[in-house]
Amino acid sequence: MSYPKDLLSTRAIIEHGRYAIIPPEGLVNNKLPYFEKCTTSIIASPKLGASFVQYLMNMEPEGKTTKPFGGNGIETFVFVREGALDVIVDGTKYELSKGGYVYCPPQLSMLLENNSSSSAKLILYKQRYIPVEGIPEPWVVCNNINNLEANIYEGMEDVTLIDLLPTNMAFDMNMHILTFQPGGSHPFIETHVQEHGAYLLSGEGIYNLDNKWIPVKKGDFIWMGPFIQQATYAVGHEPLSYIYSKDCNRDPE
Ligand code: UGY
Ligand code: MN
Repeated sequence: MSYPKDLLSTRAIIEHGRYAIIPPEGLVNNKLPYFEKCTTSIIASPKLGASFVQYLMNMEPEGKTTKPFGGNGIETFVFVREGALDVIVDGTKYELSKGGYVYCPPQLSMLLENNSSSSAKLILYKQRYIPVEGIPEPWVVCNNINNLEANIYEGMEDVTLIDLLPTNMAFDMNMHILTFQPGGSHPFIETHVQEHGAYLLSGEGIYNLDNKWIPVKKGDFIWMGPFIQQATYAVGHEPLSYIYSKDCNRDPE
């Protein structure tokens, strides 16, 4: 008998407090309280060194939350990778299809329901909101990435950036989608205080993390901790695209 192929090696790299690459083939499913008919992989949490929690979730038909997610100072975000999802915030129902998302501010919470006949694949995110005296609280945002404008990124013609949330000071985080045509790259290797939780939606590339070039591809999750060097270039035949979080608009204490 030979060893299963996936037992011999893993592409996962975990550098606690610094950065991590978590490929889909190593993900383990968990059940969470108050999430019915859902399987969840927790891909970032304070145990890794992240200041936020991020999940990949599969919600079966009739799956739902039985207790509101977020609130009491915790802001939340959900993005539909596949399928459809109803999100209820403050009595309003938002009907999302693929590419749809809802940001829920820290004073409110969200209920999730899959009322469709197929499974919904979701990215879920939560973090503690940082209020600032004199700056108003953020508000509910619902949209679909297909409605948003993609702008040229840092003068690089084959790279585009989409902002999913307002750039207003009320928001202490944003979600973005960066898309690199094959051969496209960052203009330089970044070093910055902000963290990212990045999920690769398509394509493949070579990612520089902590000054090491590492192959990555669709389905990988990358956590980039504060001040970790980072940049990518896309290879292959389809665009390399990822959705990523970024903290912003706050003066560190
Ligand atoms: O917004 C960013 O900092 C982004 N350019 N970082 C990254 O793609 N690793
Ligand atoms: Mn960055």
